[in-house]
Amino acid sequence: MTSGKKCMGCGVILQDENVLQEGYTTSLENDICQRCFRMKNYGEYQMIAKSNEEYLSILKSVGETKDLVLYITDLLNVDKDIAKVRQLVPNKMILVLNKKDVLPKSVKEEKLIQYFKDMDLDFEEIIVVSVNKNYNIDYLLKRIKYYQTSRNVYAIGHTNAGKSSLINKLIKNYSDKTQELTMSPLPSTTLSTITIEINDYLTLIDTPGLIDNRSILNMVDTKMVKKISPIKEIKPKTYQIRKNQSIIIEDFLRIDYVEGAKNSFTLYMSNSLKVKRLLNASNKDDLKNLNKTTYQVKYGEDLVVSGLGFIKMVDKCEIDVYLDQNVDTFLRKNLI
Ligand SMILES: Nc1nc2c(ncn2[C@@H]2O[C@H](COP(=O)(O)OP(=O)(O)OP(=O)(O)O)[C@@H](O)[C@H]2O)c(=O)[nH]1
Ligand SMILES: [Mg+2]
Repeated sequence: MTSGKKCMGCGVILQDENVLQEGYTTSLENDICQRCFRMKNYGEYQMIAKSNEEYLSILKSVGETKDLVLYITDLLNVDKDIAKVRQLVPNKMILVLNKKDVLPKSVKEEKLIQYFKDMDLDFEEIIVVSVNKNYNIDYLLKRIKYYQTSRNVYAIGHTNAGKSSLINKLIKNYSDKTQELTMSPLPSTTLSTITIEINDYLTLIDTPGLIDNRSILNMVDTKMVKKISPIKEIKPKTYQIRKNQSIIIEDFLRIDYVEGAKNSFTLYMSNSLKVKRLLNASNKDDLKNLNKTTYQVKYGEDLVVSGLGFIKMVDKCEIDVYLDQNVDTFLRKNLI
């Protein structure tokens, strides 16, 4: 039986008939589904494969309202397609840059904000926050009040950006509700829209995240997902690198410095990852069985590895990147 009642953790419709299907709960009297219960109480994660079609239709319907939208982005995993999402959702929009806490403290907020301003995407405002550290959340709420066009305010963005975490923080800080949305380091935690009344003037609507099918998080096991997702400030590792040297990360990424003058590579990714440098790479074949992509890097570019983080490179060069063929990599102008 289904009652039409939604899980208060992830938004899926509850049902008590099929254990193997989404939304299963032992009793329809429960407020959350079994998957959320396990995530919340035992930290047991269950990956769900979602398609983006459903999400795109949610985005479109958000776009048909005149409501204020918070576009939440993870600073370590900035979406490649911000402009596309912006096109689908022409609403008044605040860009919320989350997880400031994982970037080194020395990174200047103004610089980050300018980087996104330069994209020229007509945000009402760009605000840097850290949900985990409760940083700038008061200011964000003030600006929400300032820009909101009705009671409803939507949270959109890629999966894992911290949408549900942000809403939980707002519930905790500014309402007397006890509802807690489910949060997890795995993609596709929230499964459907969830509406939460913070007070008489503000109702927040959480949405499932846009999935990056080409994220490294989809290719590794849960243990590695935890290792890859930083919870502490990143201590960037800088390598002075020359031709015929390589950098190897865990057992899934190899970067060969093929051509160019002496250069500097700085790794912005979880401190827990094992990084190795090969000084004389040509006679070592480690990971060369993986898919190879060659990049001509211009002055001042980052190599982004979807779901993992990025490598800041200083000078122009040629590199070979060896990685699972299903994981996306791309170059962009240095973020920091
Ligand atoms: N370091 C850090 N981690 C954060 C912050 N905010 C959220 N996270 C973590 O990011 C992961 C994803 O958070 P969620 O709130 O589940 O993300 P979401 O955007 O709702 O994801 P979906 O529901 O899958 O779309 C969790 O492991 C959170 O603990 C933050 O400010 N700093
Ligand atoms: Mg969520």
